[in-house]
Amino acid sequence: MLDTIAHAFGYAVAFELHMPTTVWDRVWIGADLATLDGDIGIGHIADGAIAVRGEQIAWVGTRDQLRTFEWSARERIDARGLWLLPGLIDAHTHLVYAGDRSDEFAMRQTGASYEEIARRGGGILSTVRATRAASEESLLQHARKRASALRAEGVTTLEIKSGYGLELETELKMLRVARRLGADLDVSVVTTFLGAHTIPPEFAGRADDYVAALCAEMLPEAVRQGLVDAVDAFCEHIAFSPAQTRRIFSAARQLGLPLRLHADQLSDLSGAALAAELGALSADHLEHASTESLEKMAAHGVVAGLLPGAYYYLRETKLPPVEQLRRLRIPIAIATDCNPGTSPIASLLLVMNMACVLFGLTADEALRGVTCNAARALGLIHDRGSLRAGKRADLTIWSLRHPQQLCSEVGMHRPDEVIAAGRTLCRRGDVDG
Ligand code: DI6
Ligand code: FE
Repeated sequence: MLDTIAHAFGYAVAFELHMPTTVWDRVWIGADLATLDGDIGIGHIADGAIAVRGEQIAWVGTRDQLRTFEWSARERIDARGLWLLPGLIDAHTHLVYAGDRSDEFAMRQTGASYEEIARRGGGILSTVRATRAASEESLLQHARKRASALRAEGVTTLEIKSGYGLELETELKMLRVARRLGADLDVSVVTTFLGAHTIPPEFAGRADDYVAALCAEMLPEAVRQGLVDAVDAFCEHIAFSPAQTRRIFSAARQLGLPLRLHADQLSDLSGAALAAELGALSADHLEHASTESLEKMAAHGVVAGLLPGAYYYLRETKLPPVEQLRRLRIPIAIATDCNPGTSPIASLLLVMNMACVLFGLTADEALRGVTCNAARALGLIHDRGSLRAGKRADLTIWSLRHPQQLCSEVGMHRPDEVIAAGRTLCRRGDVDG
């Protein structure tokens, strides 16, 4: 009986069979895609198409590969002349803080070094005083401006560290602000506990006691409150020794947390080697890292986080070992390091330009540094950092001739649209914040 009907209504059945099996929310057709999905380059697909369903990328390919009978879309966008890239990722920031350090900027202009200022109780400690005194609401308000500026440039995932509290209540306050920023701005925020940023005044001369308190009380409580996604430390002669860093990291590992490290920024303490040995996701700065440390990073798959803003502000002359990173095939991430002292920069695009001009990265390397390799630095490459079906639909849409312009030109580009988890967050011309 069914057969007869099928025969009689052959056309209808055929039509049924060719009904779209998939319904997408949005599909962009005819765009240039920079998928950032391969091992090298930007993964250009010319005359491409990309579809989003719900919070995920549903399909990526060329326009020719789109088989129109297999899908339909609620919104179909003619994207000819546009470039689509993944949402950008800023994998290293300290953007929750109070006050500013323009006075120290002036001191450095007349010859004082960052270390001298820090030793005189300025530097990180001056921001600690301001941050302890600030209300949660005012911290949120100021941090929101910085995070909005990044988002307007296409940043959809943002790492934010604590570290200007150096006692439990203020560290928790900073981490809560970081979480609230994510919710308010609809960007993904990865929080990092950086209680080991410097030794607080209460523990002056007793760094080991502070490390003990941090491991036994501060970190476990912040974790218990669900505020910590990872742990970082400043391993440096003006901050924590490798032995102290090791203690902090083993406490973090016992709590099941991923690690990252400020390593070998001002001097070579073999911080990068330590990061590798303890299985950190990334070792950041690295200006003074030795070849031996870099080889350990390569062996353990640690990402190199380069921070050109700090290099620039400190007028550092020792370049990070870019050639060796390339030779050892260590993935390079680039981040703003947005902080009030050594990198008061809320522009990832500017930092991409600096990475090219100051460190000699190619535009492709810089683009990878804020997408796929930044995702690796955060342990999120399975979920984001490239345009691939199944990943989170974090996209940026740009009116460009080529994405290398994002590195070669400063202040000239903003994305036309920023999309996170399939939803439009902002369009060019929106009032920020
Ligand atoms: N390295 C840096 O560049 C920042 N923190 C760190 O560990 C500086 C933070 C500051 O000066 O406030
Ligand atoms: Fe930093």
